[in-house]
Amino acid sequence: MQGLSNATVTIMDEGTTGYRLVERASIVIDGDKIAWVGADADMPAAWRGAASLDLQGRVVTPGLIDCHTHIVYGGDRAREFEMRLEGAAYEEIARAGGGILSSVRATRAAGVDELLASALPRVDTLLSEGVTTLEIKSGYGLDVESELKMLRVARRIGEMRPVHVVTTWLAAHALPPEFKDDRAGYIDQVVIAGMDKGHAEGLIDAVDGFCEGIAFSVEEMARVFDHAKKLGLPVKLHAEQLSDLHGAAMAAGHGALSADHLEYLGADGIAAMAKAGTVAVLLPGAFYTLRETKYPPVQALRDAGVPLALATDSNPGTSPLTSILLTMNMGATLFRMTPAECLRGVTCNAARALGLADRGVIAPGARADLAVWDVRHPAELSYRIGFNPLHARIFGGKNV
Ligand code: DI6
Ligand code: FE
Repeated sequence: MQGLSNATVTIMDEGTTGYRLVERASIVIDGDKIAWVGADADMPAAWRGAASLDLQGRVVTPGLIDCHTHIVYGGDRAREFEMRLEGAAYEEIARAGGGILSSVRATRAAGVDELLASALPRVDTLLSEGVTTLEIKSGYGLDVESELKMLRVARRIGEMRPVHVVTTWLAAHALPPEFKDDRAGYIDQVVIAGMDKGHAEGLIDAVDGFCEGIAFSVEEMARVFDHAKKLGLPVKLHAEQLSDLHGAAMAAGHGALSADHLEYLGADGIAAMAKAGTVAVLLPGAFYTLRETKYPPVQALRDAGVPLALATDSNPGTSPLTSILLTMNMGATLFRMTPAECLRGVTCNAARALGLADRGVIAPGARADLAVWDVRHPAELSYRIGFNPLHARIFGGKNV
């Protein structure tokens, strides 16, 4: 039994979309769980003796959760970024081997150790900003072994660092050149066959796909989801990022945990998500990098009661972003989300987008994953740009 005292604790009550602060508060931790939280003065006598760390009024939030990343990949796309800014046309970049397939080539060529060595500094940057749960997708291997290799690296990250890693099977990310005339063959031989293999090895926590004109159709993704369902794996979808294919509605119909991106989401998708309880994961880093001008329908999602989450989408092409705090700031400034919505977006609603019911709030019984901040109010976390006020990160009850 140990405790934190003299804290400003951020409470996010169920059934609300805001937060409230309890000042001069204590949190009692028993093992890896929160045993009690409340005003110092109200602490039950039984816990008064627990060793306690005086936080001197600092704000405590749940540990942050980045619920959508592609943080494991080979190489980078900095030269492609540079070429584009020097005026190169898209075809030129493609001819020079650019785009998503350049990340696929580099990922296929890299061994586990190399992928790990390149991903860890990015992961460490997120941890330094209070992240305690991190989702990592496959999707740059596009053959069974390379996709599984990516998820093995993801699992290794969870063993090497004090962070909980959730893995997602995203073989349906792009069609590799060797299957360019055989879409159904790719779905059968790689997406589905690899899902079976990865599931048998315990490498897959959820199944995702990129549903877009340049990637996979609603019908193709429905087939992938039907298979995931047979294996008992939860599903989620990259939907309505560049156009409205009505993928979010299909995903919601399959009970998806989340639909992600959503700039082009229409009323049908919003209604279906509200009905199914599917979380809207907004990815302002990709919006920013692509200089998108179409905004996700935040007000309509709010009105419909769809929970909003925010994530980095950390990836080498459209969101080379490894700051969850900047993501919160972008959620506020670009998408007009309130600071409370931004914080819920990287805590309780992000937990829900991952199907994790045991975290994302500071409440008795929840995992003791906490972030302690050198701020007086949690709105500062969304307000500042490029400033990291993390004071301490507590993972499973341990100060790490
Ligand atoms: N949506 C995106 O923006 C990225 N993947 C996805 O499903 C693009 C990935 C890349 O360009 O590497
Ligand atoms: Fe993504």
